[in-house]
Amino acid sequence: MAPVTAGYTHRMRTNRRELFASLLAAAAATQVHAADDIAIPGKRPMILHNDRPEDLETPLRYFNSFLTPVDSFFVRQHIPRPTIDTAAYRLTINGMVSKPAQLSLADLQKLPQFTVAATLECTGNGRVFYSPKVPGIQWGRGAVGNAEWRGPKLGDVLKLAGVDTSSTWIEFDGADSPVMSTPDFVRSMPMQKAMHPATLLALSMNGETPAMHGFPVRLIVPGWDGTSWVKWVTRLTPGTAPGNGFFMNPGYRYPKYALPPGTPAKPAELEVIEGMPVKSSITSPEDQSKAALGAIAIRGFAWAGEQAIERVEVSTDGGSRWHDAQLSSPKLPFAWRL
Ligand SMILES: Nc1nc2c(c(=O)[nH]1)N[C@H]1C(S)=C(S)[C@@H](COP(=O)(O)O)O[C@H]1N2
Ligand SMILES: [Mo]
Repeated sequence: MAPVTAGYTHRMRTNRRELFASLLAAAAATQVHAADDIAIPGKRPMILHNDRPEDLETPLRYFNSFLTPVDSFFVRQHIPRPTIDTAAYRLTINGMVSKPAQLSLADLQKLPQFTVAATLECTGNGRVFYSPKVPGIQWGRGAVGNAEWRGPKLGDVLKLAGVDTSSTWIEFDGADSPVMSTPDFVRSMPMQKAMHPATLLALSMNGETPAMHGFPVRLIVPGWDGTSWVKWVTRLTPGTAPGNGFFMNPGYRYPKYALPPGTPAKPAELEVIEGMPVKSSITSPEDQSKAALGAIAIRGFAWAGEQAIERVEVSTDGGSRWHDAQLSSPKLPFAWRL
């Protein structure tokens, strides 16, 4: 794998007028926080984008560990969260399989269990910084988190049902159902990624089973953007083509090649979002914040989809000179690096 380098500039403010402007902005930012950080049961106060369904963003000041605790992990839901009775829960496996199955939670618990540390990022993370503005939740930089996911391999579950080796796609449905104008959340993925040994049907997240994050059974697609990580999975359907529901088409597509900002792409120029690009985020000091004169530590994390972060460089002079950052978490594929 090629080494990946992530960079981020942090410009120091020098002149008085700029400093004054930044103080005003900091005061305004503080007010926004005070009004916006709302406690929902099971969560620390979070930046609230919607309350039903819950769309919660992690305030940057909570990011200080390799694993993001469940109580400060961002939440994204298109449709109000379903209530699942774990005793009655069944996972339906149909389509191109020789042994269609209805698996209980106990059936999934009996399979060999694997743990993967992986970063989950919403496609819309950072949308508030887009210029021109685009519709959708105006996430700042807190629609991302890193957790340890544990459960059987999706590939093992598919083999149990006798998956047809000529199937090339698989469709997933979550227990949430359409509400008014919002269609059902159904997603498809190429079979190759489904059979990857790190693709799991997670039964826990950091040792917990939070309903808000899709448990009892949640799909883990390491290195791919959050849209593929279907929560409350109730159906697996191998086939030979991707589904064509709203959340596959036109939803969740990117232009195949760069277009000038604000230029609408033609449908033929769009493709399904899969992997996550290399990215980094400074979590401290926060933008526009004040610090006493002297040395300050700059902290953050970088991630690169299916690849491991090799090196991170930081510039404090607008990009003229770059310094190697000290990396304080292991070099792993799928997971961010502090
Ligand atoms: N069933 C279902 N799964 C879903 C969604 C959803 O609305 N319904 N949202 C997706 C999106 S867009 C993201 S970014 C992640 C968010 O996961 P989280 O809420 O655990 O952070 O879940 C994905 N899985
Ligand atoms: Mo998302």
